[in-house]
Amino acid sequence: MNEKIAKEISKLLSLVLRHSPETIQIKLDENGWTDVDKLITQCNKSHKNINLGTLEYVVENNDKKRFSFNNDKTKIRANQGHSIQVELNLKEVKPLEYLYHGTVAKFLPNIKSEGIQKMSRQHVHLSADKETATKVGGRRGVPIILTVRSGDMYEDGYEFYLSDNNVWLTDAVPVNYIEFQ
Ligand code: HQG
Repeated sequence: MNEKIAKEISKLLSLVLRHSPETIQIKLDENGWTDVDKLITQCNKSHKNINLGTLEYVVENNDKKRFSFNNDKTKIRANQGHSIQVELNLKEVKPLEYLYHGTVAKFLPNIKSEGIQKMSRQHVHLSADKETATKVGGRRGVPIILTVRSGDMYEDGYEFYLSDNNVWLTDAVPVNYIEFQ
């Protein structure tokens, strides 16, 4: 499949499976799943040709494994990144000693006063390595990498979750657990 088209479909799926299903008149259930047949029908009303094969390609080859099918491929959902309220039943996991958050300079004054907040999403997103965090921050400009003392947070009772596509999630990172280089 043409990578440009795969990326367009990934963007459309991110929009409708994380933020605004109403854009193509679909509904997500409480766990974020939507019906594959209905999704295909609705996508084809407003977008180019999408069929089960194209969806399978995007789910399988997506650079960040953003989406998953259920076992019999009748339903699909985003693995993380939602702004709408869904229950993903994420596994609570003991985090690595340090996790990383990529951001940009303009957010630092706020982060220094109120910590890292989830903003419009359901969780704060953290990365296991600096390289990934650099890409996340780089979406917004010159990336700045914050080191989060996640091991200490965990010891202090904060919960961490690992999404199916290996993004570390937590509710908020208080400023005293952040190392600003
Ligand atoms: C910043 C992409 C002001 C935060 C990525 C970030 C990730 C604050 C922005 C995933 C703040 C929120 C998530 C505070 C945090 N005051 N700004 N107190 N606390 N911020 O997009 O982490 O391609 O919601 O630093 O790769 O950038 O969509 O979060 O810059 O995994 O799959 O507020 O989205 O994945 O932005 O990115 P976002 P994020 P996908």
